[in-house]
Amino acid sequence: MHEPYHLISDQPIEQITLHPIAMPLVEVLTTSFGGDALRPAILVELRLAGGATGWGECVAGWSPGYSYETIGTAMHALSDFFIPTALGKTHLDGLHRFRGHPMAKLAMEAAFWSAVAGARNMPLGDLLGSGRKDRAVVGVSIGIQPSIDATLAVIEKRLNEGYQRIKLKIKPGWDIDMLRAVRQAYPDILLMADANSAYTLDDLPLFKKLDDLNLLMIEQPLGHDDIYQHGKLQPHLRTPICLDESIRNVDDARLAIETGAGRIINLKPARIGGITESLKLHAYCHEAGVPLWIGGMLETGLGRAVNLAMASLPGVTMPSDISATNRYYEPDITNEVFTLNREDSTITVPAGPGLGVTANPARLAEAEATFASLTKSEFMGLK
Ligand code: OSB
Ligand code: MG
Repeated sequence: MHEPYHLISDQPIEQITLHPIAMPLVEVLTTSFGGDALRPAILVELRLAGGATGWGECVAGWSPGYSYETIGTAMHALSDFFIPTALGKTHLDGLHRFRGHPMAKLAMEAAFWSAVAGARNMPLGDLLGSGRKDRAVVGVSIGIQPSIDATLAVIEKRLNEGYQRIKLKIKPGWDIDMLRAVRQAYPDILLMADANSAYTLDDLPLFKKLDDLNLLMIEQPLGHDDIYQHGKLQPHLRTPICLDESIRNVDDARLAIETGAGRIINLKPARIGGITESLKLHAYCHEAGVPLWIGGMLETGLGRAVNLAMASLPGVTMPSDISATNRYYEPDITNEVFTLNREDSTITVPAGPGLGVTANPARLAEAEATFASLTKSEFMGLK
């Protein structure tokens, strides 16, 4: 049977190099599960015979927080299983017999797809699909702040920069009062909240109050691996629930939508475990008319280039969590800088061959040295 979105290269995979890095964030994103000042990543550099090179970014954190994956588990999965199974092949079929480790898998697929796009002299986005836009509509994700005044100040700054959709992280005790104040100050903006699984069904009275604030959506209010209980919550609310953490693949998305557990899907290629599976999820949402957007994991420019290519696909119908470079890293690991197009709250999708962005060797070396300089206890202390 023809497997959709199956990619085969003309040249075999010749070399794969891992670059563990640590980069200081311009602004810490504090969520209901915490936040890091120094962001780790594992960059996967993949070279095809013939010389085309691609990059993938593994967004696993220092500790199991957003996901069970960590830098340590990803290094293990990549170096002991994924890389050996890929070397010398013209495809990544070998990855599919390994369960789990989606962030590590996506890093492999992103590196492979961007290398193949480069070898074919086409932008990654064109390899992903047709009917694309040149620009992706984006919003900004704002962490938990020390006060409501501080929150209003960050929102004002981001609106002035041109972001037309504001996402605020919430947690118990930092929700209704803060969101009411924001809604009062900005009655008309596209506003949403992301709970990162911090609530339970016992919080229904709170969600009823949030329901009066005309939020665009509430992201992942309940269990990180739950669909069933979200299905108990959504019928009580007019505000759409968007699922992030609990959607691991296209079947989860279908289950959530068909059972009414949510009405919007956040697609993070890293959480879905690959470009192939992400394209299946995109196709499902597109065909079923399910609102879809691309989530972010504070990627460097290399990972954000992949997310931007995904966000340019025609089934992505809502603003994505992809912000300009100056929201994340100054300087970034890439030579290129992403800026916000103020007039329409978009970022232009790279149009050059492959990823369309390049790693800066000096900054890469520095970020690798920062990672290497961390002792185990510092590393643990970061979380
Ligand atoms: O839940 O969407 C989330 C970042 C890290 C972990 C989880 C999440 C996020 C974001 C960041 O919201 C969005 C971005 O990359 O700009
Ligand atoms: Mg989220």
